[in-house]
Amino acid sequence: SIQKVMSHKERAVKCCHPLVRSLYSIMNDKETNLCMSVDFTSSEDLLQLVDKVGPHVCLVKTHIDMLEDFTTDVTQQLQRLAHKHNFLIFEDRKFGDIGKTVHTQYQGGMYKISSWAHITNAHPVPGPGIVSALAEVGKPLGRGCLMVAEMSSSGNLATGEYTKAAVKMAETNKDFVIGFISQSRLSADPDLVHMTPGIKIQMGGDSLGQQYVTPKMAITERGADVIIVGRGITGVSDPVGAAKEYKQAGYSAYLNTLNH
Ligand code: BMP
Repeated sequence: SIQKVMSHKERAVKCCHPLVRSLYSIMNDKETNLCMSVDFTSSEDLLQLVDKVGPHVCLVKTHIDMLEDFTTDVTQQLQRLAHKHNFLIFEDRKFGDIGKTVHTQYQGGMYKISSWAHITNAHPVPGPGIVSALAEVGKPLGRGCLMVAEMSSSGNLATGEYTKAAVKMAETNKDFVIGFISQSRLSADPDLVHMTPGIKIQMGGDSLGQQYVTPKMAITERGADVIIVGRGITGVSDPVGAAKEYKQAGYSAYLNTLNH
């Protein structure tokens, strides 16, 4: 069970990082804690779905390096849609190298992630240097980073002391680290956002190690602030209908946590 949570409305005012306040303000205004993970290989498919689902989400998560036809126009269009529908963009890059390398990867290369993604994430495995390096690029731009503290995949190694070290990295770098990718409530600090992937209304998993829990379980039992849904939305015949369903399930679970 989790401690009493602060409402989105309160967090939109009280959280220390401006990006976190923006996120909670969007969540409060649009009544959604849903992040859509849009893992497509075609830019047109991606942009079309984001335009349709945008009104129902607080966050759109990308794997930009999955696109077979990437041009900088895609990230410009994505930013336009983020503005149009009032959501933030999260590039799920999972940086995981030494400081010098991730600095260049975050700032430059073909994707220039720091120039368009409000949020990105990093594995804690290289040690705290990964945070300082990414912060050098992202902090001046007002960006935020999530630590991948736990994973949804079967047999993953992000457990125990490793997870604890990730929590410490977050709690000691709150000017840039805004929270976690996690499967449980890891920190009592309301400034740190807990985002949980591996969500599907029909539990189970896939053939490659993914494990799912329902939106309700993620929020009420595991303390998620934001639920991340990919194929539950993108892999069905009516993605907009599914997005509304996940939005509703996620938001009512959130409202329930306030009443207890
Ligand atoms: P889906 O809902 O289709 O299983 O997609 C989940 C998304 O979340 C994928 O983009 C995956 O890369 C990401 N993800 C995850 O599934 N588990 C984690 O622990 C961390 C992730 O970023």
